[in-house]
Amino acid sequence: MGNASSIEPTKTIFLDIDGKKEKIMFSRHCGTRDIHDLIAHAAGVSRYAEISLKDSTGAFVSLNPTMPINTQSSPYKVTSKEPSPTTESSNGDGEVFTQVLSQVASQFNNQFSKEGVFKVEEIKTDIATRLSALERKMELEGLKAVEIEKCKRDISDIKDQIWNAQKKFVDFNRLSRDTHIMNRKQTLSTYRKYTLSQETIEYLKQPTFDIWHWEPNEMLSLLEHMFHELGLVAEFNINPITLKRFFLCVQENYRNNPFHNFRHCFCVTQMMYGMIHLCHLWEVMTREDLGILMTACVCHDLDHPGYNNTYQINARTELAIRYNDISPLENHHCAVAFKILSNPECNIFANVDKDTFKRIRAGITMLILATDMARHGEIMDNFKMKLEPEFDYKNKDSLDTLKMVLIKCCDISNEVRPMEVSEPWVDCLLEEYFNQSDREKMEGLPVAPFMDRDKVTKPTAQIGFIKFVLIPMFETVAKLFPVIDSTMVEPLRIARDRYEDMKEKNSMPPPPSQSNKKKTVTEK
Ligand code: LUO
Ligand code: ZN
Repeated sequence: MGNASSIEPTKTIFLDIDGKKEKIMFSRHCGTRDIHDLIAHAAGVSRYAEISLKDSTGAFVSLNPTMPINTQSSPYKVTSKEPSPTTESSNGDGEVFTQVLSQVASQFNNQFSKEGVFKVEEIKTDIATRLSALERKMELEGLKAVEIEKCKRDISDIKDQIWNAQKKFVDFNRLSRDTHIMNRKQTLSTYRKYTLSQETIEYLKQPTFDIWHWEPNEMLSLLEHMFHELGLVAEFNINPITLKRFFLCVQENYRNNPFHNFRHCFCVTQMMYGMIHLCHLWEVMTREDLGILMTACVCHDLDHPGYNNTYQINARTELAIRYNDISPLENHHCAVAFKILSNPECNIFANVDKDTFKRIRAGITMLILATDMARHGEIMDNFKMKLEPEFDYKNKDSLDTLKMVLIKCCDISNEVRPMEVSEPWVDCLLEEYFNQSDREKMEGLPVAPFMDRDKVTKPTAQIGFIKFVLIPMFETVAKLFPVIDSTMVEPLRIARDRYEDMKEKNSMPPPPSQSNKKKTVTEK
């Protein structure tokens, strides 16, 4: 477990390119595209080449700002492939898509029939790489509108296939009766044990905790520690091995989105853990309540597709249809959570009685559904009413509203953290938003201004959000827990002022000497 006190300005990744050792470094302001181009440059291929990375176990490594760091002794193996000549020589019509899609479809079948098991992650990574190469090709070749229409339908079909494959993956895993978790990148035995330093254990309770410093397995161990330290393992009589399997399965069911990924899940859960300690919540609610809060945080964005409810509803996706446009994403996150808990190997509530499970299920569902920001005003108005004339912790409705506001606070709390920790999240969020608005433009759907890469900047994305959403919400909670003022509201005011200064500076022309090009460095 690393020393958590340092915060590096850049990320270093070690590569093996045809046996040659390379190293790349990139700042947190680099997006997936920048990192892709950096590796392409290091590999001596064009920026349009398909690039995939594999770690020492042969697992594909996702290529994005939050990719796990490695060491010189375990470089990621780089494979690259220029867009194939057949697609170059094609007469630019839809056949290129049919070729790739039929390849992909047959790969799906082979994979399933041959091994009887979905290696969904490998297929997903492979198809995602091919799709982005093909989408880039669309840009390059300027395919005719009619092909683009057909291609777009094909792309959304194949993406639905990925989603269905992944759903089968969860279903399949549920059906498995094996002691180890089927088809995992890692099984429990390879899931390294970490001993946490006393410094890390204390630091973990702080909103200043640097969430970027930890690899996926370390985050799993930190989650386990939180559940043990809060007394939840004792309270629910959880088998510690089941707890590990639960967290592993949760991690596998978060997608590699730029923002809504497993690290976001960890962030939200760690912030909840911090608020529980900061506000001594065990004095005003039961351990069962704390378990509901923490488990809801862990599960609150499960299988997020990277496109928000507005997209789901406007594009009339399967989720929107299934949930009648009513918080489709949040309903889905909750359904996946209980799909995982329905697997005896992962059910951390296997040893509680029926009535307790009923309360837990209702509580977790209520909290996950409360994270739909479309309900922000409704929930906050309700909470403010419960504060007058005095908040009654013994009243179930009041306590439920407080719990909903707490998970909302944690879900959107990035700006409470130190600037070095919070700012990279804005890059991740905007990358995810730009993916969505690019797709909405391609599909002729409405585009929200705060998602439009031609309209939004980091300051404009954050100033309004901090001033009109975050500060009012945390100030309201501080009426119950005054300690929040100095530890959470004050950092929000500092962040607001910083973004207002940044906006001020952005609107001034840069002095002639300075080039404000993004700095990226390739070190041999
Ligand atoms: C608020 C929200 C909704 C969906 C996805 C992410 C977010 N988060 C954020 N949005 N979560 C954290 C942050 C953050 O730090 N900044 C923003 N900024 C902008 C883009 C924003 O204002 N988003 C926003 C605001 C309100 C809303 O519904 C009322 C939905 C999105
Ligand atoms: Zn979230």
